[in-house]
Amino acid sequence: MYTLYYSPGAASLVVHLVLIELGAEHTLRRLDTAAGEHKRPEYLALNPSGLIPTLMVDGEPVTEAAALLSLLTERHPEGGLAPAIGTPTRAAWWQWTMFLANTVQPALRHWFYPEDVAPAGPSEAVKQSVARRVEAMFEQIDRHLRGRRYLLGDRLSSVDLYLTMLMRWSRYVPKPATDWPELRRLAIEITSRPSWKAVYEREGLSEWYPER
Ligand SMILES: N[C@@H](CCC(=O)N[C@@H](CS)C(=O)NCC(=O)O)C(=O)O
Repeated sequence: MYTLYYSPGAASLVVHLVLIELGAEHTLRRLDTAAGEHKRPEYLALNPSGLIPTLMVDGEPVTEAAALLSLLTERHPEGGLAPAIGTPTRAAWWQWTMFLANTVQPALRHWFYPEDVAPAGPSEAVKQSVARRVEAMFEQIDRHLRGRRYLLGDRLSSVDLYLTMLMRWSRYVPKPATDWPELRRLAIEITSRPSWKAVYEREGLSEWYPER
């Protein structure tokens, strides 16, 4: 049994999506970030970083979205959202998991929280530099997707869901992910899945259904 601490559209979205895709029983605890609920002692006791998401797994808190995706795919192998250990595509799945977590997600976070890198205030130069870095990453991923349906080739996995959440966030950057043809194609496919519609309904989201 799982309990997901989430905020609509935040990094919790992909964990929520994967829970639905896997058919894993779970409950939801919405955090009111405007009221600072994620910085209160009760929540910090679960997630000392004061960040979202946190997933309670058998009564224990586990944090970091990418770690949660890995854990859930491992605990629910029948869901087929990650290649089994020792299989040829496992290395590529790890590589994409880490690339999205270590490179793409932090860059996008810098867009939303420029004070992380520019405490004196978000200068235009910082924002431009973040935007160029994000664009270079999307260019790289789009090139990889040419001739492949998904990041791992012909099989859907957690990294496609993770990438789609990050693409959704990019709707605010000057050149969003959907400006690239392969990324747009993948975004359309993933957002057409029943799990995406379910997560939107449950989190009360409506914006960002890439156009066909
Ligand atoms: N590395 C963390 C980052 C999570 C993160 O940045 N979450 C954002 C929401 S998308 C957050 O909690 N922001 C509130 C804050 O920074 O105070 C993860 O992947 O779980």
